[in-house]
Amino acid sequence: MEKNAYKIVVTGPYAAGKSTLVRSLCKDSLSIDSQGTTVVMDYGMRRYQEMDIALFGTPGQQRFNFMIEIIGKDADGIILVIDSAYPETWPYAMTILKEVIRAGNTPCVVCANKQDLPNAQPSQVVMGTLGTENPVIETVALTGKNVEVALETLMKIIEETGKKPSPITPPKFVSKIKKDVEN
Ligand SMILES: Nc1nc2c(ncn2[C@@H]2O[C@H](COP(=O)(O)OP(=O)(O)OP(=O)(O)O)[C@@H](O)[C@H]2O)c(=O)[nH]1
Ligand SMILES: [Mg+2]
Repeated sequence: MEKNAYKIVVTGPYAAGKSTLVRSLCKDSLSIDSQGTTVVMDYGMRRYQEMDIALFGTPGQQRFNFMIEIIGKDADGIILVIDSAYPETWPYAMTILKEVIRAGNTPCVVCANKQDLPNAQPSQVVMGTLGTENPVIETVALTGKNVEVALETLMKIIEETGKKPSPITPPKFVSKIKKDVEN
């Protein structure tokens, strides 16, 4: 079923909380994981105000960069998720954004995730270290804290560009899994 929707890509390094964030933003999302790590993608469709949004979560492991590149194509907006307590992974987050997805001027927000961890760094530190001008939102994907704020911030930037939603067909695995669940 094709639908006009904004394509939002949720990406970032391994284990930053991408799949958890997609689940938090979209209750009936689906993931293709193996042993707790995403090997294909997360997918969910939801409403935001009067609009439809298709959320695509990428894998995080470097060996799946080809998948990140495919999923990242034609994104209307990007949510870059990082683990705020694990600064060693932050430079690679920017590599994903700039060199794997080649985000250019695509609207983007950063989720400084896992703010519940005792050594989590605040948004100002994340912003300074990443050297990004994109908004940085402190989130806890596990509890849903601020995840709607992150989406709202991104949608405002997308709306400012005046871009209209494009036809999106859910990936084939979605109808297959739904059929398997029904049987
Ligand atoms: N404490 C804490 N843990 C989190 C948070 N978000 C995710 N996690 C945990 O971090 C681990 C990885 O979460 P995922 O959502 O699978 O991360 P991912 O980025 O999709 O991982 P890959 O697909 O393997 O790259 C899981 O154990 C989650 O429960 C958070 O906000 N706080
Ligand atoms: Mg994942």
